[in-house]
Amino acid sequence: MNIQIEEKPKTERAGILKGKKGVILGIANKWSIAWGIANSLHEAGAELIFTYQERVKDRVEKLAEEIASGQISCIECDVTSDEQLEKAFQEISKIYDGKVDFIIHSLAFANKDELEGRYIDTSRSGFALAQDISAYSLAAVAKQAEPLLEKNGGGSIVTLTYIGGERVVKNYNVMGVAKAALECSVKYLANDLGPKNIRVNAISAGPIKTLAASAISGIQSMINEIAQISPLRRNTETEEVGDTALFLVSNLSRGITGEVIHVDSGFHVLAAMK
Ligand code: 0WE
Repeated sequence: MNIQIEEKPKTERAGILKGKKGVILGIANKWSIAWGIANSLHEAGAELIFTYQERVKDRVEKLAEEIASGQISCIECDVTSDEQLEKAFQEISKIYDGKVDFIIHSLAFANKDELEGRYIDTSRSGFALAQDISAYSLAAVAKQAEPLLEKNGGGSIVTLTYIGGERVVKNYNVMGVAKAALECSVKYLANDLGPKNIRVNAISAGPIKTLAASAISGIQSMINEIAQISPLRRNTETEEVGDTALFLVSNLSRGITGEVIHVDSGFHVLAAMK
C-alpha cells in the first residue's frame, strides 16, 4: 500500500541553504519579521549570525539559543553608528572566515508622534532620523558587507519595505518617504553590486502585528480590513515573508536583482474601495 503523506514546510525547505552563511539584522523579539525569516533560513540549513540593538541583547540571545543552541553568534550593532557597523562586520568576517552569502536587513524607525496626523507636520530631525535608520542603513550595511560577499563570489542582500513607500497609507507619513528612499536604494545598490554577482532585493510585506506595529493606533482595523478585501482573503504571516526571503537568498532567484516582491496576500493589486 502506498500511503501519501503531505510534506510539511520543514521538509520542503530542507537543504536549500545548506552551507550558506548569513547575517540577520533587526531581530528584537519573537514577533519580529526578522525572527520569522531566521526560522525559515535556519530550517533550510543556513548558518546564521544575529545583530542586535543593545536594549534587546538578552532577548535576542535567548532567541538564538531557542533556534540553534550554541550555534548562532549575536553581535551588537547600532546602524546609526559607523564605528559599530565597522566593528560588527570585522567580527562577522572573523567568524565566517571573510566570506558571507547573504544579509537580511529588517529594521526601521520613526518617532511615534510622526506616525499620526499630517505628513506636513514632520520635523526636520524626525525626517533625518527615519531616513538614517530606515533607508541609509541599507547602504551602510551593503558597504560593510561588500568585501565579504565579493570574496564569496557573490551573494544576496534582502531588505523589508511596505506599500506606504509607493502610495499614501494613512499615518505612515515619514516612514513612507523613508521606504521610498529604501526601495530606490535597492535599485542603485543592485546596479553598483551586480558586477560582483551580489543581488539586492526587497520584500514588501503586508501589515503584520509586530511589537512596533502594535504601537500604531488603528493598526488592528487595518489588518482586519486586509483579511476582508485582499485577493487571498487573509493577512500576511511572518512565515510567508520568511519563505520569500529564503527564495531571494537561494540560488533559485539568481536572475533577480533590484526587485521589490510583494508578499501581501495580493493587496497591492487593488484600487481604492469603500
Ligand atoms: O514599517 C512599519 C513600522 C515602522 C515603525 C513603527 C514604529 C512604531 C513605534 C517605525 N517606527 C516606529 N516607531 C515607534 O515608536 N510598518 C509597515 C508597520 C506599520 O506602521 C504603520 C503602519 C503599518 C502597517 C504606521 C502607520 C500606519 C500604518
